[in-house]
Amino acid sequence: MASRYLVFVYGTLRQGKPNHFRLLEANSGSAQYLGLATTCEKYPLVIASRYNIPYLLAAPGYGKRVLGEVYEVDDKMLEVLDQLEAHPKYYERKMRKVKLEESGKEVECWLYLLHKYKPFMMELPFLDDYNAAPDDPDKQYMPRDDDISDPDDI
Ligand code: PCA
Repeated sequence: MASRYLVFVYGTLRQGKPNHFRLLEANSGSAQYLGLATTCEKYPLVIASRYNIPYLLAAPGYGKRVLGEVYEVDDKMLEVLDQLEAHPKYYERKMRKVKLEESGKEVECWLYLLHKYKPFMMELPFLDDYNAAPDDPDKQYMPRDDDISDPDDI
């Protein structure tokens, strides 16, 4: 039987955001939307780098409980996402507890954390909802074709 995985997305993979289409592409495997959820622990969610990328910093206890979307995905989709996020060279995929809004149920999900963050990132504004981030034209995400795995790009 094919394995299924729960993934919590908080950034550009969310509905209405530039990488969401990747969850919808049939040849990338499958993803089923399960609903909105909030991280059980607080995390700093910041926008940084010259590409204005959203990062969930691996600094639990700082920032806010962050809102995102939970998807059930298959092996193929998980591989596509790992490649997109350059796990484990750039983001690292970790299992963390989130609370589903609708049912109030707490579930363990995979999510992409940034461990190699720079100290200045802890001084940036901490968001709790990437979709509600201020629409600052200087802070628009810039999709890029090149490999995002260079940690110096952070
Ligand atoms: N994409 C992943 C991690 C950060 C990003 O932009 C996500 O949406 O969860």
